[in-house]
Amino acid sequence: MVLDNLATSLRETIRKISNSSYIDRETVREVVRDVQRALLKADVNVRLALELTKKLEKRAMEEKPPAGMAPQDFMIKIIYEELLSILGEPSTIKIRPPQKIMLVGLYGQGKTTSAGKLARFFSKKGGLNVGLIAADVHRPAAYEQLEQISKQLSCGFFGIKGEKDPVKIVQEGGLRRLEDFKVKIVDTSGRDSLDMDLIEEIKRVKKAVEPDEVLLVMDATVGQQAGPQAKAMNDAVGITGVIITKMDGTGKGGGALSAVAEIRRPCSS
Ligand SMILES: Nc1nc2c(ncn2[C@@H]2O[C@H](COP(=O)(O)OP(=O)(O)OP(=O)(O)O)[C@@H](O)[C@H]2O)c(=O)[nH]1
Ligand SMILES: [Mg+2]
Repeated sequence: MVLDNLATSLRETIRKISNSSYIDRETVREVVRDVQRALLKADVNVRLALELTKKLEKRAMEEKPPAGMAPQDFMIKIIYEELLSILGEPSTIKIRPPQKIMLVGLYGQGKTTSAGKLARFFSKKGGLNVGLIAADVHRPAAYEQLEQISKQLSCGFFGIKGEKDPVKIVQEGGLRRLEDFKVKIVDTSGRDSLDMDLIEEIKRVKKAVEPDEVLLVMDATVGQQAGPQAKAMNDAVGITGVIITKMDGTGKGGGALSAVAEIRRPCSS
């Protein structure tokens, strides 16, 4: 589980189950309440938390443990399975070169930083040469920020300083000039809210890039607005995965996880 607080609360619940001498209806109800409380505390949205715990309760009441499995272990197994089915299995980014990855998300969520982290991942883990493409034409110094990252990592970089059309950057330079790079990562512009401008822009960039993956970058501290945002992005450009950033700085993160559940895509952090 990626969420520390959620994991800690659930660990206590699981300890409680392991220590109980039997599992009766009252224990099931208590466990379900504990799980629900842990989910809500981690900011998982209410509808999702209720959906999950209802399923959990139904299975725990109706299903019998397979032969040889203690009812306590069975209860823990069900909790684990239901959490995974709703929150999605954490996954690592797949290495399948040649590949093009486009990063999308609102302002300050960690797109540019994640471009660097991904580049490091592909070059260290996959031994691949990576090219970064600066298609954020709004943020001042976005070009310099990505260029700096590419220098630190000794990877490829392309951008056109001062160019206001991201499609031009991607078409005229990015993809052609970085042709030999096995992995191309496109950094795009954010906005302070999900407006039509941003949607139109990333749609156009997506059409030009034809990415294998469109990753939505979300800050773990994002609240309940995360779900609708993710849905709108997904409807617009088809999100293939979610990167949750700043997990180091928060004990919550349920907002972002609710977003992952909303569009049912794999997530990594
Ligand atoms: N602690 C922490 N800080 C992060 C992480 N990822 C990004 N940041 C910080 O968050 C801030 C914004 O990150 P960027 O990568 O510039 O975000 P962005 O989405 O590209 O932002 P815009 O280009 O403005 O839309 C920077 O100060 C980063 O250092 C993370 O995983 N942990
Ligand atoms: Mg950026």
